[in-house]
Parts: sequence; C-alpha cells; structure tokens
Amino acid sequence: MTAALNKDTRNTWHILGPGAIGCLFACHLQQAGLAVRLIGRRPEHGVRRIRLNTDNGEQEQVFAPDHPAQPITHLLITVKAHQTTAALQAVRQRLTAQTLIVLMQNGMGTWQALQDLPTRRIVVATTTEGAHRPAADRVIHAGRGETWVGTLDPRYQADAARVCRDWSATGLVVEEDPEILHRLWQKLAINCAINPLTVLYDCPNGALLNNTEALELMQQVCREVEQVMGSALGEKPSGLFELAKAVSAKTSSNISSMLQDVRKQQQTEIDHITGYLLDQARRLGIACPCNERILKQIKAR
Ligand code: KPL
Repeated sequence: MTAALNKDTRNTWHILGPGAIGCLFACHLQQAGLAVRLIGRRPEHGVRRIRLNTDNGEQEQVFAPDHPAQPITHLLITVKAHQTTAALQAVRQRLTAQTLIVLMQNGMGTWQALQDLPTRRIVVATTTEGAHRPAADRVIHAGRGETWVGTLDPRYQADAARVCRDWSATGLVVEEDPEILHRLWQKLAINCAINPLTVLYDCPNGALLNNTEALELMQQVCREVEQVMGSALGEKPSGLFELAKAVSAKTSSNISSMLQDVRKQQQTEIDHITGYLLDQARRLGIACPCNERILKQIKAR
C-alpha cells in the first residue's frame, strides 16, 4: 500500500538525519497525517519513497521533496552525535525563534552545541524502538519500544508535552519524562557497557554474556559509570551491571550501532558515549581507568 503525499505543510516536521530511526519516525508521523520532509546529506529534487516493514506488513510512504527556502517550524534531529554541528549548519538560516527542535540521538553532549541557534525551544528524546535500514529505501521496525520526551530547560516543558501529544497519534508509545536527564544518563550508561565491548570482541550484543572476560570488563565499566552518574545526578545508582546484561539479552542478536559503524568503516559515536562519560568524570574528579583504556582501544582502531 502506498500512502499519498500530505499537502498540509503548516506544521511540517523536518527530519534531519533520515537513518533507521529518523525514517521510522518520519513514516509514522506521516501516516498519522502530519506533513514530513526528509533532509539528507545531499539535496533531493524528486519525491522519496520509503518502504516500512512492521508486524502488520509493508507500507510505502512517499515524501515530498524538501524546499531549501522553506522555514522550518518543527525539526527532529536524528543524525549521529558527531554530525550534529555540521548538519545544523546546513539548515541554520531556515530556523526561527519559533522553531521547535527535538534532539534524539545516541550519546550525550550535543545539547550544549545547540545553544547559539536562533531558537531556544529545544527538547530531548530517547527511544528504545528498534529499527534498521537494510537499504536506503527500506526500514524494518524490528522491535517495539518506548520514546521518552523531556526538556533540560524547564521553560520549554509545554513544548515537550506538545511533542508527546502530537507524536502519540502515530500509535508509537511516546511519554513525557520530567526526569529526562536521568533517562539520558541511563541510556548512556547502557551504551558505555555494551557498544564498545561488542567492538572489542567483534560480536553481537548477546554474545558478551557467554564470554567471561567480556562480562568481567562489563562489570568494571558499570562500576565506574555508576560512580560518575551518581555524582553527576546527586543520587546513588546501582544495578547497572544487571541492567546492561538484561539489555544485552533482550537485544542478543543485534549488532550494536558502534560495531555497525566500525564494520562500515565509519566514525563511531565513542566520543559522545565513553568520551562524554570521561569528560564528566574529569570534571567531577573521579578516576575511570577501565573506560579510559577502552576509549583508547576503540580510537586506535
Ligand atoms: O543502543 C544500542 C546501540 O546499539 O546503540 C543498544 C542498546 C546497545 C542496542 O543495540
């Protein structure tokens, strides 16, 4: 089934970074009746077709081309963390003081890089939806999850609530989280515990659980992350090792995003995952020798 182009562009969502997660949200938002435009690395002149596979079969969505002169009212950023500054530079002149931005990506540290944009209306989101893109025009919704939206600046709480309301029409589970910083840290912690290890052992997430050496390393990573996270948030987190093992088991056949990047010989997100953790550790005066070593090993590859 092919969905018709949506003509109502008053509340158009522009998706900056139409990778697996960007395309998944693009398809769901357009299916829910919102106008969506995709902004890729190269300008596209014709319509773009994406086939989305879900439990209910396949549906093709047709996206109208993005007009580079059209101001952007709603922007969902799903580019990789290290691509954020360059990707924003390309659309900067289309942003206004009213533009609402949702930042949804792995890793942390890019929110700070958004501080000099014309708009202050920035909310953050994190998702456990599973998606992969076997071809440029095909997205597989591999596992249903949840998406959490919140703001790091309480003045924009109403914007987070609005995003949740609009996105709930997609049928995806989208909830507001007043403790979004905690949730971002938790995601970062899981990524620190799983992603670099899958690169070091060149294995899917679940295989870490059958490898005594990898498990020992995961436990050390988790101990250090708990100290930094606890100090950054002013709380005493525990149980990270158990959580990381549970996520590895739940996503056992996944090739982590970092291992996928390594296999494609692309830049990894290590600077915004382990690198961000270590920046915070230094700021807080906490030693993290195990994560330091891992950062060096991943960067040396
Ligand atoms: O977020 C992930 C990633 O690969 O980046 C995990 C949770 C490890 C799932 O693969």
